[in-house]
Amino acid sequence: MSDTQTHYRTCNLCEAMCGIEITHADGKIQSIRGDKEDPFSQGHICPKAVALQDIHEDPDRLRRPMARVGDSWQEISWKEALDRAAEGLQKVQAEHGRNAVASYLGNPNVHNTGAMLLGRLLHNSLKTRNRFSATSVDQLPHHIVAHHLFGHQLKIPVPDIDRTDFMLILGANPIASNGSIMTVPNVKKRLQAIQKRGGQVVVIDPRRTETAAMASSHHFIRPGADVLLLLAFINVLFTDNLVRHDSRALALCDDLDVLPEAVAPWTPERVAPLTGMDAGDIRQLVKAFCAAERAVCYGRMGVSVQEFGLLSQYLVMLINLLTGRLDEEGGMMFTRPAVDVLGHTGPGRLGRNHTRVRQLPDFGGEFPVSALAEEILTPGEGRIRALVTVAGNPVLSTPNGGQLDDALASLDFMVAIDFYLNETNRHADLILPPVSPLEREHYDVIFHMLAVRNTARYADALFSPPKDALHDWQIYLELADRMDPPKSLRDRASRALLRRTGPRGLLAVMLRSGVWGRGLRPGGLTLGKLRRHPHGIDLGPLTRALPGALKHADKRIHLHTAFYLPDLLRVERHFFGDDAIPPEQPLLIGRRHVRSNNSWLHNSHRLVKGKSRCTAMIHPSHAQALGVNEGDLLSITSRVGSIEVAAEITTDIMPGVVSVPHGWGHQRAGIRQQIAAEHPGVSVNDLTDDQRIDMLSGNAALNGVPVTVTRAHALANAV
Ligand SMILES: Nc1nc2c(c(=O)[nH]1)N[C@H]1C(S)=C(S)[C@@H](COP(=O)(O)OP(=O)(O)OC[C@H]3O[C@@H](n4cnc5c(=O)[nH]c(N)nc54)[C@H](O)[C@@H]3O)O[C@H]1N2
Ligand SMILES: Nc1nc2c(c(=O)[nH]1)N[C@H]1C(S)=C(S)[C@@H](COP(=O)(O)OP(=O)(O)OC[C@H]3O[C@@H](n4cnc5c(=O)[nH]c(N)nc54)[C@H](O)[C@@H]3O)O[C@H]1N2
Ligand code: SF4
Ligand SMILES: [Mo]
Repeated sequence: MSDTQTHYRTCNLCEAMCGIEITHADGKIQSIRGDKEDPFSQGHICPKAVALQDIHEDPDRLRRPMARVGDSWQEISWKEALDRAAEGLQKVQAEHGRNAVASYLGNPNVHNTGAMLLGRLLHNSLKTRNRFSATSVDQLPHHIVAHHLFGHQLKIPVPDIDRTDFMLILGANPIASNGSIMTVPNVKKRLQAIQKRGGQVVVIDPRRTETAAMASSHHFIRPGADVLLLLAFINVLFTDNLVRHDSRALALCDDLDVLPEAVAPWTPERVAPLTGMDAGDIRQLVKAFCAAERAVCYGRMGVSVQEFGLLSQYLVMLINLLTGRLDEEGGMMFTRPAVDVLGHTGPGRLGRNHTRVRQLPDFGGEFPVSALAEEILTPGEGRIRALVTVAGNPVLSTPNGGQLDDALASLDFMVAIDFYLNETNRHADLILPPVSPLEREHYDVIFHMLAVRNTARYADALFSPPKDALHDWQIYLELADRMDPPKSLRDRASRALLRRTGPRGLLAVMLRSGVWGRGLRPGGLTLGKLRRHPHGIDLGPLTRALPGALKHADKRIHLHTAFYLPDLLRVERHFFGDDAIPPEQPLLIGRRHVRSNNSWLHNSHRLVKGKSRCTAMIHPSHAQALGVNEGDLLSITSRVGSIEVAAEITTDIMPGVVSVPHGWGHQRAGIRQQIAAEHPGVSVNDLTDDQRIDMLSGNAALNGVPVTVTRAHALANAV
């Protein structure tokens, strides 16, 4: 028996970067608690943290490469698996061209240091234009706005939540999600602190969420109508002379003169009936926002993932700019991360290429994932014949997942890099499982860049991986050796170095060369220093960064009005045109729960136990009209599919809106996650529509989907 040891690291399950303390003995975890000495999270964790243990110990977690044999799976050696993966992909490319192989990168990649720092190895091996990721069902608009305005897709400012007096939140539920594009451990305490210092938190959401419930005020909004509210907000800024022409950030903008005319038609009175918000309330909101000494407007999934996601996020940024809140304390501020991947990532470019079937634009080299299924299913030159998925589950997480499910079954070849056999990779020929999250080092390359305070924290692996296990990045390296062998002596040397030092070596260099590293000068932040400070290092609050932070060569903010303002015509048509959605049309939105995480934590008994959370929330008036009681099965139908799900009747949802969480639907045959299969739920993405996208960005419109709702057995009787 050895003594209990304590290991400190950051939980990598969501964006909040909570510090955790793990006690363990003899290779077994005894407890996972919040790390009280983490200067950023100060001991906070959520119920998901323990899932790190559940994942690590899960007998369903794949530890050996698997090859499909008919309808079953066989464990094979790494060498054979990697050889077969490379050969299979190369064969498809030899026969059908390099773009016949596609890739899909899922969300957990962003939480994986090695995958982030060495991901290019995989791209270089695949050499395909058909790259997809979860970005286009998520934060794509944030990247495009940052690219246009500030000159780089990763130059995204975040709310300075700790110093604001007024936080206007649209379409985000940080109490459940723990924050997004805003890394903010213990967001509840920070939101309460705003109120304690006399400030306000205002939430705009079609559901009275956990965040709305603790806010100073909450307004229902009709799903998808944020663009109207935001336009009316800016309209009032101009009509009431509330624009802060004296602000530093605004002095860096051109093109401002075209805005007043563009927003002139969008008065609160005109948009009120369509938003469901009273015109007086809208005016009042603008006044209160402007009156606050420090204020910030923040919009997330509910705003990003709808038909005007990009224009809406642009307008959110304009509001911050016009009211003098950008780059000011308590407003939207830029971070100073210790590791800055900006220089290693392209600034982003929109529409360099277009998808074959629907001509959707790419951004930053990735196509909208809404187009993936049709690119597989539509015959002709350039059709996708093979797929590599990495840490993703697009069958459950992308629109019209049912169609994608069918499409995957028709592929010639598929490889998945994943440690679970999920609804997507059940179609794979090969599954290559990387080590568990506790068997690798961790530094949040991305989330430190998006954190509401500058901090840095690194941890070595808690457990050494089993002898023949591979990290995600090592799998990439092995594939690269087979598919993209080094061409020169120099290539060979640099790859050998990568193999030896891995992400940790890169991290060490990036830390040293970063703003806090100060080259080789003493006192700078180094990997060694981070290792000596296992609770993390506080680097202070966010600081003013303009114009230095701007990546445009002229160090100015480019409003790109010629790109954005024409989209107002689409807004006009959408809301006031002949096929405008009638007000009585039920609209579907999503939902997150603190004990769930996208599609993949449902195999943790501790997280899924209790009442099913995969329910459809509807308003009592709606339920009454349908003759539905609590728990009755509803049949919800959209253009693309139909699901049956139990009704949860609540006044917390806006009348006419239906909310169903995503990530469920584990009834599909052939997955290997026993607990998840016992708590299957249904997939809301069997209803969301691959044809409903934000045309400006290509981002999916997962929120505001028109649906019909009936009582399930009534429908069954009728047919
Ligand atoms: N209707 C609706 N749909 C949505 C959303 C919504 O709000 N509404 N949200 C969208 C959003 S924001 C996102 S980000 C997507 C997420 O969509 P995806 O990224 O496609 O799905 P996840 O559920 O995150 O998939 C996780 C997979 O990664 C694997 N995995 C976990 N860690 C690792 C690792 O370190 N390495 C490897 N190789 N594999 C790993 C897990 O085993 C699991 O199979 O869903 C989107 N879908
Ligand atoms: N517990 C948990 N935490 C998570 C995740 C998880 O699955 N579970 N996923 C992680 C990921 S990948 C992400 S991207 C983040 C997302 O983080 P958030 O964006 O904070 O998460 P959501 O809960 O999807 O919040 C979206 C809100 O928008 C509302 N909404 C829907 N449609 C509209 C609309 O048209 N207008 C407005 N104004 N609101 C609307 C919804 O009711 C919902 O409350 O969460 C991360 N954290
Ligand atoms: S809030 Fe996020 S980072 Fe913190 S413990 Fe929960 S899952 Fe982990
Ligand atoms: Mo996400």
